[in-house]
Amino acid sequence: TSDLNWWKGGIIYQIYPRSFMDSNGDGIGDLVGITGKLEYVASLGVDGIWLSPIFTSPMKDFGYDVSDYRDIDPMFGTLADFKALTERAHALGLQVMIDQVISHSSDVHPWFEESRQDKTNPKADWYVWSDPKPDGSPPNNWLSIFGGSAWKWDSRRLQYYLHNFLESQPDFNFHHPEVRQVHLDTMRFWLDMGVDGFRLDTVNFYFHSQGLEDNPPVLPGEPKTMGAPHDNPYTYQRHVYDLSRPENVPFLQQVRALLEEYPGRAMVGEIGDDFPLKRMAEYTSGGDKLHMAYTFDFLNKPHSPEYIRTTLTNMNETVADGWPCWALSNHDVMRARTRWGGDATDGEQYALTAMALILSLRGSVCLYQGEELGLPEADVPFERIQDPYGIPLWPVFKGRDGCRTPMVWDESEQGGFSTVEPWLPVDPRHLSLSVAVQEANSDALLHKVRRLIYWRQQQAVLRKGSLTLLPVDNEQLVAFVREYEGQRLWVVLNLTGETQQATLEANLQPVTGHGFRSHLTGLTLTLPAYQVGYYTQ
Ligand code: TEU
Ligand code: CA
Repeated sequence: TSDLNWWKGGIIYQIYPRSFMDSNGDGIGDLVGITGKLEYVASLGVDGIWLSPIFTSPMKDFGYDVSDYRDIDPMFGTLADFKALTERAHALGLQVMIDQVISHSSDVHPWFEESRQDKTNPKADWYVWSDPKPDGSPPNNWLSIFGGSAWKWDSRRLQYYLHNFLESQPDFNFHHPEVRQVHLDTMRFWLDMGVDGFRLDTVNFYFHSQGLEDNPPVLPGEPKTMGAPHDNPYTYQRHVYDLSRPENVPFLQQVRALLEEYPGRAMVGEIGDDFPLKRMAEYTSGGDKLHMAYTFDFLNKPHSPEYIRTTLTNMNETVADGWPCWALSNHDVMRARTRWGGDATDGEQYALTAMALILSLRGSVCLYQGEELGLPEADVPFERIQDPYGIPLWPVFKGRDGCRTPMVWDESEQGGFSTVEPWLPVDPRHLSLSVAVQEANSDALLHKVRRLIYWRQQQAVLRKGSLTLLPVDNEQLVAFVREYEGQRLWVVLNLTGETQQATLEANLQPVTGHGFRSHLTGLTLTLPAYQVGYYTQ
């Protein structure tokens, strides 16, 4: 599109390549498969796609462990396939964002293999190495998100290396100027290849404190960091020295300067889920750092009306000139319909209303593949679990496979995803929710999602406007007004399973076209369960 600010209020559809479409019958999704389904993605009315990692990788963390930043993993295809994908996307009016996983690499990346040889090689300081304490134990108390110490002993170099995630994901030392430069060079490589932007993985983990100080414990009464979907030791530490260091800001400014050389490109950073609003302001304000910060606000916490109101109030107070990117789910968390709509009598309608919430807020939106179908979390038996995060913690935490099972295109045995048994099983309950089934049923959620998105895309006030929370005489409702260039749109959401009423402060006119139902009699507004009202003056 010609709008250079497409990202601002844009809708980005996240594709998890392993599980989108398998074109060559090996049970794993690939680039040719994705290209063949882009017309479907475009039909949703979204602005672009975000591809989870497609680069060369031993796949210990399914691509979030890169061993060559400039090539496509053969499992997914070739650089030529990627070019074809990008061209097809552009022809369909879709922007293409790729995942940059530069906080850490794979331990089989040649840079790490060189770095671990000895303490004097040219890449010796490209990763974070440290001597043990006198008793041989790790240099400090830092913990890995995926469990245990963040330090791994290397018996060749006789030092520990830092890994915030898996042992096979050594962290880069961003204090080294060559490390920063090599990542900027990688990004330029992909910009020259024609990508429209980046999703930056784990931005807040780039730098660590060089003093390697112990993190302080969380004190009684102090809010715990989220850090993990289950209660684990990570949440009992305040991560003040291992992540979110002040040096991140100037580096993000450098990345932004690079993107500014290529008009219309944008980046969204995954800024973490521990006290994210302050960081969001830090990383997105001023128009010279991240374009968007991916927020965890509606990934991890319940969608109660109070919680939503508090989130929006804090967002307005803290992130005045920054820009969030909202999401209900992704490849790391339980599917939204199950997580939040599980006990809803009408889970599909709940899924639609939750989507309407994030599509009505100030910010951009990431939708995750299958969300438009209302897929529930898949049931993956222990024997089939693949996630290295889930296997050791089963069954307390079942890992991230339940949201990563294949996309369902039709009702055939493998859901039209593959001709063979896929890497993760297709959930049989998903088959009746497949794209083909829903396309053929005009009442299906897919059509409602499309109508909502098409309508939302025409409302400049929803894409770009400010947001002011409104008091409402029914605490079960969330109400706010969006405003852009003199135009105002009132939004009232009922995310509960019961009909709710409220009294409006002024005479408003209903806006139609989005597909929701509400009744206005004078100043009295009646919103049935899981419905949204949009009004103008
Ligand atoms: O996720 C980062 C990550 O794991 C945390 O943000 C975490 O989800 C959160 O603190 C709650 O647990 C990214 C990728 O999305 C994920 O798939 C990778 O495994 C991870 O980075 C490592 O690259
Ligand atoms: Ca394949």
